[in-house]
Amino acid sequence: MRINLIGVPIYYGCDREGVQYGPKKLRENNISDIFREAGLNVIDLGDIQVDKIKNEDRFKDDKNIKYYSSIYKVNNNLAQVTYDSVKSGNIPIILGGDHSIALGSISGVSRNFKNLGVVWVDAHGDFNTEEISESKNYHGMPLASLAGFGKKNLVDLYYEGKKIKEENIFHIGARDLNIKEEELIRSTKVNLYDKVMIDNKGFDFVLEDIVKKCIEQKIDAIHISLDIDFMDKDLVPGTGTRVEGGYTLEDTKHILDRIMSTNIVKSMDFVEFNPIIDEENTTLDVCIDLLNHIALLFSLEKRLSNEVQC
Ligand code: NNH
Ligand code: MN
Ligand code: MN
Ligand code: MN
Repeated sequence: MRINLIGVPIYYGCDREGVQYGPKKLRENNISDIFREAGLNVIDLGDIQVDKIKNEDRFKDDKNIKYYSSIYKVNNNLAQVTYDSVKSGNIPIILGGDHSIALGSISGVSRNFKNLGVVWVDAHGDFNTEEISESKNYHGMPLASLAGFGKKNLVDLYYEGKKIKEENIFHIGARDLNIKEEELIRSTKVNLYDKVMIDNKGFDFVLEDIVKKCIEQKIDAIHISLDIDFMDKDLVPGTGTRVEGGYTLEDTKHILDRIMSTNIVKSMDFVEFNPIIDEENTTLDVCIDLLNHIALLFSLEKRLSNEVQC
């Protein structure tokens, strides 16, 4: 088993410059070494190519999705690279970039695992369709595409048909949903553990519910899509859409601990880190801390699987 790092330097999904420098900033801070020092084999596959598009051309290909063609192309390429990675038995970690890249990563992973579960950790729903989106920014839409809603070409990206069953989606942390987006997501079988529920029932209830459902539904692999704006706005100044009332670094690690203890986490997105709006590397430090934790959890998993083999 190898960790594959894949950078996607794109800001077209949020239409705010800076987030495309996330992969570069993380590499400057030796992200490969973090995994290597945890005892893992790591191969950095480099960046997916993102073409330069002028601001004024952003609605040229679709009146409801900014930078549509570029988002389509980047995600289609990312899907192939991600598919190759998981098919070879490796663990791709996709570094955003904004959250639009989850369309490609999850499309790739879902081609390999027929009953994939997705744990989406985010202050936002990312469940708008292009019709109901207020911003027309695609990073607020990828989960809807993956579940089969909205523009057909995006639902059919990489291979035909929706990529994840509604009931296999576990959304944690929502506290800033658009009105129509909330109506849509609540009309589905998506498991929505929003702030109201988390604050009432606690993370442990939520996490046990997810693990129980993964077993009951015979989910064969889990993809974690981690948007750092899940954390409170004061912890992550370096992200484009900060929301108050969010969670701590420890809460985030706790989610990773429990979900990764299932030993079926096979891929992950790490998105929305914008180094140019960061304040005194506050967000960078949080990201590095989290990535160290992720590396530790994968190395524990690897050790366990080696012991089982012996
Ligand atoms: N829901 C808003 C929109 O549609 C904000 C989305 N922003 C995100 N999503 N960062 O995770 O644009
Ligand atoms: Mn998001
Ligand atoms: Mn978000
Ligand atoms: Mn814990």
